[in-house]
Amino acid sequence: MSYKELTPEEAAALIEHGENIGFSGFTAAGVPKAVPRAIAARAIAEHEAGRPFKVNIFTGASTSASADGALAEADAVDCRTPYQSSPALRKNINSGRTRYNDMHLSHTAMYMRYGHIPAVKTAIIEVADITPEGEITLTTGAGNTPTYCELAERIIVEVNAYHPKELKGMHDLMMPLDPPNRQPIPLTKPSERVGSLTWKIDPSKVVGIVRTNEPDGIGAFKPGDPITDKIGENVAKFLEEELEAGRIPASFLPIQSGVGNIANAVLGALGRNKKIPNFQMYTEVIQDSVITLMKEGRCTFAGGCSLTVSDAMLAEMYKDLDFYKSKVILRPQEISNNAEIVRRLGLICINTAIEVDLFGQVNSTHFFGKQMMNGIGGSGDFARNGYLTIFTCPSTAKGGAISSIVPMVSHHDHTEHDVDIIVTEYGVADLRGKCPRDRAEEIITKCVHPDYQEKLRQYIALTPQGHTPHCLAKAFEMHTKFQETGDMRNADFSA
Ligand code: 0RQ
Repeated sequence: MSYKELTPEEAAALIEHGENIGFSGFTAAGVPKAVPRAIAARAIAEHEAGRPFKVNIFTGASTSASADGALAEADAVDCRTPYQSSPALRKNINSGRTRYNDMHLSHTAMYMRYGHIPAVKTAIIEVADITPEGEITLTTGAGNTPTYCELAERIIVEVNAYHPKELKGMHDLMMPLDPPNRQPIPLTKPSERVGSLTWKIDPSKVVGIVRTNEPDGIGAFKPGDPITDKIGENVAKFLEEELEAGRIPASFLPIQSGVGNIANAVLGALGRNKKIPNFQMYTEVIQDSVITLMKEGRCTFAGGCSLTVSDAMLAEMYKDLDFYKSKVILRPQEISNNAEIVRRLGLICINTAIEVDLFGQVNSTHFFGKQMMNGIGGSGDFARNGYLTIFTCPSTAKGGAISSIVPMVSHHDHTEHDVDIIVTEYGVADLRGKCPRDRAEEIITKCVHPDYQEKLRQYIALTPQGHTPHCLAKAFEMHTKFQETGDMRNADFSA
């Protein structure tokens, strides 16, 4: 069948106020670009004409300035699921203009199929290619695209000529059956394939195609600083010691690594530590540092959900696409982050915390209990099921006025039951097998900034009895003192 060609504006004109829309992609990788921008422009025009216009956006993860950024600036997002990292959208979420459902990224597609969350009416997807029969080759992010296309009543397709059709072969696409018919996902290595290279959509649902030629627009990461570099070295040294102690098999285990500058520093340090053998990754986001390790031969394979690499790195990869097609597989997030596979492969999971408490609870999402930063993303999918679950963070923030280690986290994302290891620039706290009091001492000694060590010991001393030595009246003393005085060092734990 031949598809109707649409301009972005014609495509945007099809969207109604209040509609549920699913975007392809994961992070900025593979997210549609022209149509979301046109929907944002339409929202501005509607608002100027005095008419309400907001839509509900379901994605893979965070998106880009053309999608979340433009839509949030136009105040065009009513509900948003499951993850974001856009400054404009964050502002709308925290001011109550946008209702945000922060959820585990492996859950979104299946929960939508189960009916736990509303289904999308329109899928807006980016592809490298579409055949008349509806066979699509995705671009750099797999996200939730199979499910969104399956459930949507109609599909708008951006065919992005920036990405070669020869990307066919980099994806491994499948949609698990749902209970009671669910079957094991037979993946036993990151490099195995269980799905198809392309996804078949119903061509009669395609209301039009929009032609684009635009990169994902991902910039290079900042180079590491002394603190992130030290955190990276501490993680690498710890894994080296685990290997020597025989607690990690000699052939090593696949790595999952979160996003951001600390994750980049950790991967860089793993690459440099030659006592760690060459390794594979089974992760969510494949970022520049992974490709650098691949070029050096340190990372021998990476399975993930998106190729979130800088435009410069992607251009380099496209010049040697056959090599990278033999080294990279992109899967939908319900497979890349799947609990069954994370546990079977025995992943070493390394993610970043905003705040950690003395007993090993981790906050990855909120500032001071109420301000949303990004969301839990895939960190919970991996942390709960990993072979070894590591959280990293600098010991302090805001020039030392905030300690990342506090008596009680102001928001819980990962509980003490899921967290094995905490790493700051000062060292590595090993929480495995320890009771709460021993965990607290381990964290204070190994990870806490010297300015806060004595204070946190005083906090523990307030409660000589009880399994977990919390003093509810003082649990948020450090947070409240920061809010009152601008410095957590003013917290008073004297009895
Ligand atoms: O703010 O720069 O204004 O000073 O928090 O900043 O640089 O964005 O930090 O890139 O390392 O991201 C947890 C957010 C870390 C991320 C988080 C302030 C601090 C600074 C942090 P300033 P950056 P990073 C799978 C993995 C959840 C999702 C996840 C994340 C800013 O890693 O979103 O893991 N994780 N996904 O000053 C107040 C504190 C603070 C604080 C730091 N205790 N209180 N402010 N800051 N600690 C991948 C995906 O799911 C896609």
